[in-house]
Amino acid sequence: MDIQDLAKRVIAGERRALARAITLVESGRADHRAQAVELLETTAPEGRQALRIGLSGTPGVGKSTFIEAFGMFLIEKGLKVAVLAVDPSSARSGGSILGDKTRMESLSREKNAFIRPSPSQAQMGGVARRTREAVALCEAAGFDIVLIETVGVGQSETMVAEMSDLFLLLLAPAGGDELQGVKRGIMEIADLILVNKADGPLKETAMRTCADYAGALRLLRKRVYDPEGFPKAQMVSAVTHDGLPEAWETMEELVAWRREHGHWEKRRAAQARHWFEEDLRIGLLSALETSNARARIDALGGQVAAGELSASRAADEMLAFLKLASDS
Ligand SMILES: Nc1nc2c(ncn2[C@@H]2O[C@H](COP(=O)(O)OP(=O)(O)OP(=O)(O)O)[C@@H](O)[C@H]2O)c(=O)[nH]1
Ligand SMILES: [Mg+2]
Repeated sequence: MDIQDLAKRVIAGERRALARAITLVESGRADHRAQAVELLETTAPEGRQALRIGLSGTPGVGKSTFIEAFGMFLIEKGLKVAVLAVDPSSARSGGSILGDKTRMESLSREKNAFIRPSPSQAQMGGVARRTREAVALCEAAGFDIVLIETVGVGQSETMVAEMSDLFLLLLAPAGGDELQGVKRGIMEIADLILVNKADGPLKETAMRTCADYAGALRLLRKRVYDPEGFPKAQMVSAVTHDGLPEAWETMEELVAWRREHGHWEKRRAAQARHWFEEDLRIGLLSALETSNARARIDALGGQVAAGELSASRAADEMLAFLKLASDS
């Protein structure tokens, strides 16, 4: 594969090249990894930046419907929209991708849209890196908006928030007691809460839910990277499209403020640092899984179990072993 040529075609915004490039970064093969690194290093200097919007919400809250509606809204504004999905591997079966195709019917036909389902990979760490690289490729391909969708399960939300400029939390209209069900940690990373399905008979419940969440957000500690009155809670309907322009207005206002006050760059810099440390951690963990290291761990583990060696001394010995191993 000619990587320089592929890079050129990605930068020219060719969707098929972008799809191939993402397949390359998703591959676990060592030779592909080297090519992926070359590709990313060739496309990065273009310095293109998209607005990265993370989007999370429990199954059935309307993420796919919202992305279809919001994506089309953005495209009508002349923007190019990429959609990437991140799912904890077991949470979703292959069938839902077909479901999404029908739910994102207009968007998937748009030439200014690019939709990519989740890479199937067991480890969250691996998924994080691949998704970040896919985001970078979409930026290089000239997309203005990259939407990163995840279902609200486990670690995936914090992971997506750590690679987004804005993090949206989609919620359903619900009774007051369900408010408790949203974990505080998730509220703390949300930049905008959108109460979806604010239409028809659900509208009144949605209004109450929205007021409840607005109240809950006000109780959280103020974040330096927010202007007065943020984070906000607003209502939308992915079906009637009510509230979409207002939601976008809020996002634009927040982004403009953060750019003006240096928080956009600061956040990206902090995220880059975070991912460096995260990749380092993953690298160290996988160094424990080479067959040499594994054999040593098993041997030391046996000694610990037999009471011949203390757990802490065994750990020290293992660390010393790894250092020797990485020196050689
Ligand atoms: N009334 C109403 N229904 C909606 C709205 N948005 C989505 N729905 C419905 O809610 C159901 C779930 O919508 P999806 O978009 O598939 O939800 P999702 O969050 O993508 O679900 P998963 O992919 O399973 O996580 C569908 O029947 C939608 O038609 C809305 O704004 N109003
Ligand atoms: Mg969906």
